[in-house]
Amino acid sequence: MVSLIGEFAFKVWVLLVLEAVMTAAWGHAVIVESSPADQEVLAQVPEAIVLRFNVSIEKSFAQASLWGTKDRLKKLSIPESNFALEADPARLYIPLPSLAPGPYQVRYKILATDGHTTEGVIRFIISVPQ
Ligand SMILES: [Cu+2]
Repeated sequence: MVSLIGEFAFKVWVLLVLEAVMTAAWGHAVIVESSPADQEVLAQVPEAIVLRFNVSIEKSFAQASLWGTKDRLKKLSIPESNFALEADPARLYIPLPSLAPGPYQVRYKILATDGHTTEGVIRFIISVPQ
C-alpha cells in the first residue's frame, strides 16, 4: 500500500522527470552570446545588438526595448532580415538608434519553440570619446 505522502512524492518525481525530458527535447531558450556583451564598454555606438540563443526561437514573438539606467527610451523593432530563409533561427538581430555616451540596457523577451518565454537584459556603456 502506498502512503499518501509516498504517492505525492511519486507524482512530483514523475512531473520532474517529465519536465527534464521535455526540456532536453525542446529546451528553454538560454542566451549563449550577445554583441555587445553584457557589461561591455564601447568606444563606438554599435549598429545593432545581436543575441544568440541555445535553441531556435519564435522570432515573430520577440520583443526588445532600449532603456537608460532607469527609464525605457524606446521599443526596438525586429527587422525583416531576421525572418529571411538563410537567417539563423537562434539569432536575433536588433538595430540600435544612434546613442549619446552613457549607460544603456537592452531588455528582451523571447519565446522558445517549447512555448516558454525567456526575459533578460544586456547592459552596455557608450564611453565618452577621448
Ligand atoms: Cu521551456
